[in-house]
Amino acid sequence: MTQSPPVVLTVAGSDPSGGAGIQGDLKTIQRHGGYGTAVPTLITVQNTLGVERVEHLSPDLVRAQLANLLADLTPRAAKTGALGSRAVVHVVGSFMAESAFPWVVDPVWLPSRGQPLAHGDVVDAYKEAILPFAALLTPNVQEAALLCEQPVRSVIEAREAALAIAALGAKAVLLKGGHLEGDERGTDVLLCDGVMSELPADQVVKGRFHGTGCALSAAIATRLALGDDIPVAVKAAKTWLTAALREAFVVGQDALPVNHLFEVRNKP
Ligand code: PXL
Repeated sequence: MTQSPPVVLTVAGSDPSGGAGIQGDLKTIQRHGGYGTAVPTLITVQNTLGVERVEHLSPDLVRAQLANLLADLTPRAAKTGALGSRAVVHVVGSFMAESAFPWVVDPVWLPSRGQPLAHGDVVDAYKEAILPFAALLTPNVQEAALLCEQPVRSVIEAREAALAIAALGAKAVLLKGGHLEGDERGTDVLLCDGVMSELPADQVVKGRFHGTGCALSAAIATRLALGDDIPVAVKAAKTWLTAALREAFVVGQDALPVNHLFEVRNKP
């Protein structure tokens, strides 16, 4: 028997096209040296052209999956993606509140592409049941603006928003700048232990990509499981994601999924 890698848990939606959600997360976790486990929260009908339908699983079914899994396996870190409904947010929050391992929370209310994956009323549920227990929150600019109720259009505003989100109870905030304009595009802001840093992109890779936020949060969670601290985990995940975007390939008619396993050449 080989030594087991750390168990990493993703609690997220299903994306049949394989770029985002639990499908993308499992590949990401494996790539970074974790053993991936996955609790789906919602099912999307989705291909590279977009999301056509979303069905939320019942809170009871999400609770049962988590309780059953955690009664047996012990994750070293977890991440959340799309949780969908207020009730599921509260279920997942109650597990977060009880757990001894860190959780990376990717809000996934407004993904870069396609229809919203959450009911409109989840923001308050996140503030109440999730933020106080998250090790790191990874909103994009639109999600950050919803959380702190102020616009986020520049790195300066992103820094202010990160402070406001930390004041809501988040221990650390990675505000992703992929949707900022001009020279600031791709500059993320990290607030961790009261220290603010700006992380410019090594390279802005342009394209209609799919699954970037999911991949980033799953890579960070896996690095935390392996013992990295948050700033180190975030930098390593960002560098890997840039390379995985450079290597994205065409699998369908539209959006390009992150090439999570680009270092592994597909052998016939
Ligand atoms: O990329 C955000 C995202 C996350 N999770 C699921 C998704 C999407 C985008 O469509 O379908 C399940």
